[in-house]
Amino acid sequence: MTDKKPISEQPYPFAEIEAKWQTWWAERGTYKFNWNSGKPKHYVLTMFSYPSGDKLHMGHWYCYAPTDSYARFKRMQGHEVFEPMGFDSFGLPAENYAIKTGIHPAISTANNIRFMREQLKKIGAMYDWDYEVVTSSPDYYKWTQWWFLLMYKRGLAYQKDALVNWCPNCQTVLANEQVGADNLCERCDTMVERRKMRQWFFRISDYNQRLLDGLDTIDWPEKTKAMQRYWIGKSEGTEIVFPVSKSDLRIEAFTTRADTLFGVTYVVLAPEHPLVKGITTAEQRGAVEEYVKKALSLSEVDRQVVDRPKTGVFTGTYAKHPLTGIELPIWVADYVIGSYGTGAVMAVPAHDSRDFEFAKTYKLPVKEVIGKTSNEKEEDKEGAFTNYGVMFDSGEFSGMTSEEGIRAVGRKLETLGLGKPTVTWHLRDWTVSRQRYWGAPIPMVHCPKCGIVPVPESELPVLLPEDVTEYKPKGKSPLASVESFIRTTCPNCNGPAERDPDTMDTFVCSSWYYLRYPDARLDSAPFDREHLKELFPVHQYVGGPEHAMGHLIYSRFFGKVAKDAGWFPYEEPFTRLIHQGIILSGGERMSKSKGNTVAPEPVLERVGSDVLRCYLMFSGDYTEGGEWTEGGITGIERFIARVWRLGMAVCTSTETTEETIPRDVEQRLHKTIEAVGHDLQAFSFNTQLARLMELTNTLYGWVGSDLKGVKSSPAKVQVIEMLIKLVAPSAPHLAEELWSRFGHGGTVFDEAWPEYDAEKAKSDTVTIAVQINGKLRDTFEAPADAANQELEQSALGLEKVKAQLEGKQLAKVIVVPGKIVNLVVKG
Ligand code: ANZ
Ligand code: ZN
Repeated sequence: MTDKKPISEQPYPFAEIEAKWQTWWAERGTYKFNWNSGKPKHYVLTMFSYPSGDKLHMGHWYCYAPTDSYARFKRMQGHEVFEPMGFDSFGLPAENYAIKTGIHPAISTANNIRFMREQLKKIGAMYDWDYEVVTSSPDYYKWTQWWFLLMYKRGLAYQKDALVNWCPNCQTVLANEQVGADNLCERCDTMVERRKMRQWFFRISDYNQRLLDGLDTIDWPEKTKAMQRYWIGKSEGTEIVFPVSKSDLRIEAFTTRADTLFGVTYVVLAPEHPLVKGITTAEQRGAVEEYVKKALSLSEVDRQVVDRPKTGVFTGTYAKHPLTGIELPIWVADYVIGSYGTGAVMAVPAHDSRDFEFAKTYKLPVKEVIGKTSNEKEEDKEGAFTNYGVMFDSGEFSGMTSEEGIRAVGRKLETLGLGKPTVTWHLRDWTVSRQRYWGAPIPMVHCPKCGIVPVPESELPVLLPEDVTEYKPKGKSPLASVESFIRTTCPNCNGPAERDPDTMDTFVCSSWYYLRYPDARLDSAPFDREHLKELFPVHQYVGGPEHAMGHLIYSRFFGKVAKDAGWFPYEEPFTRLIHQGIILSGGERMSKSKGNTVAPEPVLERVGSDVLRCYLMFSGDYTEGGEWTEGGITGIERFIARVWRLGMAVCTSTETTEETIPRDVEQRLHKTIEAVGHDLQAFSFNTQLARLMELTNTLYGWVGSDLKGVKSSPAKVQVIEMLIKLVAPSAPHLAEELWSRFGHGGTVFDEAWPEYDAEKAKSDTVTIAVQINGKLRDTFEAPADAANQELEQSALGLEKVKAQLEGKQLAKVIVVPGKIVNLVVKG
């Protein structure tokens, strides 16, 4: 460090300071979590990252660094903060990389993790690496497999033949949540197909009511909660039976509008409906088969696109209306989804838009039965009248409102044995098996004698074989052709049997990592009940909004299962959730495939970790994010250097005096303490930095803007030490260095967060005179720094002034700040 230049011109030596404190923290174990400190525990969780070739980019930094500032703030507030970090390290990218390069996923993953861990350390966050979790390591996936067995034991894991999403490029099954709205594979943007396959599912649908109810109890972004409500999709309605003519088969249709029953003009089956084959007449068979084949190649998402032209085919068969006995043609159409409701629909073209469009295309009758008032048909109207209204032409139900009718029709059908009230959900069971190599093997054995047999818990982990040379997916899991893995004995009968060749969706691994962190090294169990009780629910979770429908639903499901199994005492794992905004590059989300990632290293080398952290925090509203530019970074460099020089000027000064804290400094200081604390709690990082900059300016005014000939004083030391504490969450290295320069031996993060004094924060008040046309009419007290607008409002609110203004016109208001409000009136 050069002491030659005057302090006001000295650069801030970030490189040596940051390296020094990172080493000091690590050696001293400053951030080791202490279960027994007696302080209230506070769990700060950020979504862990995938150790890809991308390495850590600005987007990661944006998620991690400001969140660590929040964690540091909580620590200074007296909490025992738990801030762990780990890696979500199973998954396709490592495997695809292996296919391209021949490098084993275990090796490339380990390399990426080693690299990223070092990158993460450069943030200078409070991560306690003793709790690191790596999902692809056997001591973690052993417990992922334990989870699978737990699900199986509880009847929540089952295998079935189902039409599943198949990515022809990734050559694997995908969960509904992994298919984009455009029906493209989330990973590789290939058009997803539908295939009938035998797959493992988790029965998440058993939990849909609890998943829905829990949303009302957590402090999450409203938008995310709304998305989950929509995805869970509770729909209350009636299941109505339509007997098939000349047969004893029955079609059950799910409807939310039983009040429209008299307007049904045809019935529709989904192409995958099990009755399609049986009821189709010989004449129609060819046409129906061809239609079904084409329809099933499309995904559900595609089929539900609203403005798609409706297509379908007549089966040649009719069904009876349950109340009138009228014959209704049965059609097959792909706008009806096989897995929703009952996979069959009673079509009411007059009151349902999809049915209306379909009826128009195929010239099917439209019969109106609901009007705005009874018997009010709307002549020549375009499209369907889909609102609730009053029933007509509906037999004994005519004249009822829709609400009344839905219940009355339901009751009537129930007495006839032709219907019942029912609830339908949009959320489907989760397909968890994958036909890929780099994942946790499914701990199940298929025995020709005993059927499906779970691997005993004592034999976990079922190790992923390392000696695999062919990762290329061929529609089957690569493990299927590893003889040494597949061949096993049945745990039940000891006879020859085969292991399940599939691996688990990596979202299974990430559904419970936050439960493992507190007991990351525990060997005898997945977690320690007591630890979970003490540390949960997670006080603050931070991660991207793109996980709203996948990870954040799956994790809530896992939490509830853990609760039911007696491991976890809470209904919801994450109390408070914040989504950081997205840092864009060239207008797009950063990703290696787009080649637009911005690496933190060059910026770090130029300006250091604290400046980068503050710069990211200052760039705007944390939940909004924005385009990465380096435009404003010099402003932050200047701020950090100003705090540094100010501190150095005072602590190196050889002259001291006695003085008291000037009133303006005292007031600014206490206002800042209040605002910074409030803003850090609210993740409003940019505004708290703005307050800190203002405070720094005020302090320069006191200490001397050129920092020449600075005389120290106990008062100055006291105030600057407050500034150091306030800056500490945002610029931890700088704060630590200054703290030690002021002669302290320990870490500033063991210091208590400054208390603010509301009396001292209050602005001084002054007496304001109110004049009307130059004559004094009243006075009032106002803060010395009140804005003109405020003064004007207060003056106009005074009773005496109001009385004077009665019936007159206010022409002009002249405010002399801190002194007078002059009202000019006419008439
Ligand atoms: C008759 C009817 C008349 C309907 C009317 C609506 C309006 P939500 O609210 O989303 O649950 N439906 C039922 N099962 C379906 C399936 N498998 N595929 C496509 N559509 C299906 O929607 C329930 C409504 O969606 C049901 O009520 C049914 O159409 C349709 F004036 O039945 B409705
Ligand atoms: Zn057996």
